[in-house]
Amino acid sequence: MQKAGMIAIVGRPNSGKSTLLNTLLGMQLSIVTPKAQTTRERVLGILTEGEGQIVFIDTPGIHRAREGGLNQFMVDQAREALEAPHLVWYLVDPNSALEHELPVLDLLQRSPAPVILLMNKLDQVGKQVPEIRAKMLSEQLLKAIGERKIQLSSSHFISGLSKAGTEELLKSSWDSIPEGPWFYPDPEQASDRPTRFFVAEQIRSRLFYLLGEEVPYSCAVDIESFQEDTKPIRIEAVIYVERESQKGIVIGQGGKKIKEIGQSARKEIEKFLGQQIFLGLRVKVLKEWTSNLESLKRIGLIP
Ligand SMILES: Nc1nc2c(ncn2[C@@H]2O[C@H](COP(=O)(O)OP(=O)(O)OP(=O)(O)O)[C@@H](O)[C@H]2O)c(=O)[nH]1
Ligand SMILES: [Mg+2]
Repeated sequence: MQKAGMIAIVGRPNSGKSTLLNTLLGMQLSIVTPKAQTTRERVLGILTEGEGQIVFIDTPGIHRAREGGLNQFMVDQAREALEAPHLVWYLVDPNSALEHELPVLDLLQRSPAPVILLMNKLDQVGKQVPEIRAKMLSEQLLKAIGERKIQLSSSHFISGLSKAGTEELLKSSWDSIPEGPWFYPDPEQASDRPTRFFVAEQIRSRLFYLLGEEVPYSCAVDIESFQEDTKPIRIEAVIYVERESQKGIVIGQGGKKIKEIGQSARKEIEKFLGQQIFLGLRVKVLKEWTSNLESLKRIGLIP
């Protein structure tokens, strides 16, 4: 008898959601960077084992967002992911504090599915983070969860990076997955997204690594053409920025920066696709796109 279920992975930005998903799938599906608010859209990761299938929903970090623009869109993506799953994994960075977790707790209060509290980054506990601090935060959260009558299934200390505790977490989560036909009949399928989405994401991840603290948040990537029948595969992409000054930063003096971004992205995409590619990059200004829903539509971030 087949089993199938959905698990939404939610938490504050930078709590380690995408890292955990990648670890469980054994591949770099969802991009990870040291900067907060890396994930922008929901990404499904499909784990099929034996007769069972879990569809994980990786979500953008939940935070208090201004209305009407990209940040609101990102939080809505997380909110919508909480509508249908069989189980919710709530990830917490041990460096966080109760007050920072309140926007997440507010959303979880409306979750119809039971929640597993995951104190993540266990490898840092007793090192960068004092053990007493992590334990205190966990106790505060359990209390807040109880007060809000959020349905708690269990709580664990884990590390998505070192895998500590993840096997046990998965084992106990399988118990919540009901019998039923798979959502995705092909056991080899790892995501719902087409290859070009992951290619765009690889380019976006390079922007987070290679540009400063602010410009990556004003960048979006659109794949204009993806010719699979050529050798090497030919990919043309546009990097959208919000202002002329940002265009200058992305291109760099004498085109040095864009060249560096292109080389680095090409290597990552080749790793992902397992074959050589040609990558053409252009930079375009789309004025104030992050604060304007129409522009978000034009970039294809929202339908
Ligand atoms: N030490 C340690 N670092 C981790 C762990 N999990 C994630 N990280 C790091 O935390 C940072 C953020 O990780 P992500 O997986 O991108 O976090 P996220 O929750 O998906 O972040 P957003 O997409 O911005 O919401 C990266 O630098 C990761 O390497 C962990 O278990 N231990
Ligand atoms: Mg993420």
